[in-house]
Amino acid sequence: MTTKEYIDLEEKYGAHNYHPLDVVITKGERVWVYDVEGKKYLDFLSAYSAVNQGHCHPRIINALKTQAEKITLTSRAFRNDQLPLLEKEICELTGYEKILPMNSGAEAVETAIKTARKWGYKIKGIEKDKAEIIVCSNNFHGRTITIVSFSTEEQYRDGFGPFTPGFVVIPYNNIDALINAINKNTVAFLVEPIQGEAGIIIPDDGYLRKAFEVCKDANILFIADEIQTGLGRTGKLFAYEYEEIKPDILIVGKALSGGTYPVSAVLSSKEILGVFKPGDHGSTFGGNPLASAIARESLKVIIEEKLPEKSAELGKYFLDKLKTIKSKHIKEIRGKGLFIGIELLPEAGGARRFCEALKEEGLLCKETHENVIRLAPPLVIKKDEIDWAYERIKKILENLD
Ligand code: IF1
Repeated sequence: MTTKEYIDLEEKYGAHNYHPLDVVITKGERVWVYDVEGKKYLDFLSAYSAVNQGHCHPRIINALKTQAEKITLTSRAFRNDQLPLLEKEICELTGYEKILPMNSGAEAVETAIKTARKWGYKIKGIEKDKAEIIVCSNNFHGRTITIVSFSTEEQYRDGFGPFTPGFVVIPYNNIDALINAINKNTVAFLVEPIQGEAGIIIPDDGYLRKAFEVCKDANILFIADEIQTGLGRTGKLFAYEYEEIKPDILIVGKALSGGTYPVSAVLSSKEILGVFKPGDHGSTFGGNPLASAIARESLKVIIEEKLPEKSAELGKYFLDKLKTIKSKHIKEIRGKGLFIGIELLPEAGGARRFCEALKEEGLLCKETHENVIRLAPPLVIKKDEIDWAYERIKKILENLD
């Protein structure tokens, strides 16, 4: 079948909730993907950072196959022999005392919200149904009704009301706004260390640290959504490490499975995750043995292949190089590790046409928020592959009218 035939099928039978680039991928290996016509592309999106370890990492695929042949799902009605090992290994790796495993990122965010609310009622003593959680404008935490209830992106909410109450939105990167938003009913502050979908928005140095201190002083939980920034993407295992803080609740997903399977989790202390009693929360698939075996190997690959260090080193190399590009379209280039955004000027005509042109050059990128080209290759990328991408990005930015 041809590219066009696949696209026609999808147009006919699929819900049109996406506008993908017209490339039909059939195979992937490390940083490269192949379309159904046999054309090869360098993947500069990594499935929104889920594929930090590279496509079809042999160790992760091997763990998946081995476990799939033994047992895949037990449900949490019974125990399995993989989840306890994941629990121990991820807690030892991150320094958290407890984990609650889920599947998608949005489910883990929902879990963190439930945790914070219950902590507010049971431990902090907040009056029934009064809990408030502070979030930031231009946030992206997923697509469930509760999560879009506090989105500031009109399209994500339009037509989906009524919404879940209990959220207060403040500007990102603004400490005074946080201080002013806190009241006796506040239970938590939920924040992305770098706002991904908003356009790789990096807050000022010290912002997260100050926000964390404000939360400590007010006895409210600091919740970091590191679903996209975590597991090496920004040049540290977690982006919060740059600020030498330890979020009360950490949310992880995406690369926790190297992009092979949906695996997410909430990490926290005994006291905080201790608010859950049997029956309070759960999921059919969360913590299943296949997911657990995959997550264990995915974490080992990140550590043993030094992916955070590679991201830091190559990210700096790439960012410095990108900054030498002279193009009338560029407003700003910013990034941390291999998490880089090229913001174009409003008159550049949107980032989409640049992504389309880069696709023709063999580089797959995705625009975010109209004017930003997001660059986030798998962290296993090599220097000469960065150079290969650089040449193409430079050509398109300099030559496109
Ligand atoms: C889509 C964006 C990225 C996330 C953070 C939670 C979730 C995500 C910080 C939810 C998910 C994805 C979802 C995907 C596009 C993508 C995205 F552009 F929409 F914002 F990565 F930048 N917290 N982000 O980034 O995790 O439930 O999807 O597993 O198409 O919606 P999920």
